[in-house]
Amino acid sequence: MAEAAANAELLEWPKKDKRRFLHAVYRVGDLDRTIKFYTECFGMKLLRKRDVPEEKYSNAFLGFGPEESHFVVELTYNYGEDSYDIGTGFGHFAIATEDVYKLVETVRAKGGSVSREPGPVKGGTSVIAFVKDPDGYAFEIIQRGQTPEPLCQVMLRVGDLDRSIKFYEKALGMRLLRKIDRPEHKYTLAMMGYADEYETTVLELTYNYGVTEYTKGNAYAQVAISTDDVYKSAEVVNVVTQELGGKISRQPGPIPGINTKITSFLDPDGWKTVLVDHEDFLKELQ
Ligand SMILES: N[C@@H](CCC(=O)N[C@@H](CS)C(=O)NCC(=O)O)C(=O)O
Repeated sequence: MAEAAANAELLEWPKKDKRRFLHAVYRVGDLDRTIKFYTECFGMKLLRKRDVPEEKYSNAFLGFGPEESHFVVELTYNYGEDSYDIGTGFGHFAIATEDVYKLVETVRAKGGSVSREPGPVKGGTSVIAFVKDPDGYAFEIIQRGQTPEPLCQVMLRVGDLDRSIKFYEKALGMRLLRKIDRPEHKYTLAMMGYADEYETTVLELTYNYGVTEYTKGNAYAQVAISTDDVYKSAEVVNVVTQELGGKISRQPGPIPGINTKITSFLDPDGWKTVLVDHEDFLKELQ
């Protein structure tokens, strides 16, 4: 009884915590090639770069505004690795722009690959297009008025949407912002996040009817989300994984050498999330 009450109180924590999507981490085969593509085609800014020769990798951070307030991409280049398998589970990143046609023309003019021409989404009215970056990561380009966060979605495919919605609500304190079923195209999607989907970044979870398994490849790594308390957050995740699946992959604590406190875990489909101490993260940026 006492344990149930303690758990119930603990499960309130993610909703009270100050959470925000910080960055998506993934691997690319040539850092300069991707930086050129994202800056010239998408209009992202290169925010910072770091080389870690003792671990044989480099990172570049790009986005539409400073990391203190924006969601960004953290590209990883591993020395000597020039290609990766993206797998079938990773869907896309999305960029909102006021003119999809113009952005797609820029991508084409720069020699980029356009995998779906601009036009209304099948089964809906929003104008979208799909382009591929030099490593083959898909970017959905979405027509939208001015927005504070153009880097607006990370789409991942999941095998049981209701289980995933419950997981992200309970373990991460996200809200289900929108759910759309498109039976004529045999999929349902759920937008999960912390604030208005048109103002911030959201996680778009897609369920394709009857598909419960996907491959993960080795290209996409994880999203990072801020928290005020990695220890309490990990306790919550621990409780939720016992009910819904998934597991803690890194116990909470400081990263040796950097001292930023983090914890990481896998959701029931094996998608990884890292929770990062908010204050430590801001210190890292200084
Ligand atoms: N089978 C699709 C389902 C998700 C889906 O179709 N999403 C929409 C965007 S919300 C899309 O890609 N539509 C393609 C189109 O309109 O051409 C997948 O797994 O990617």
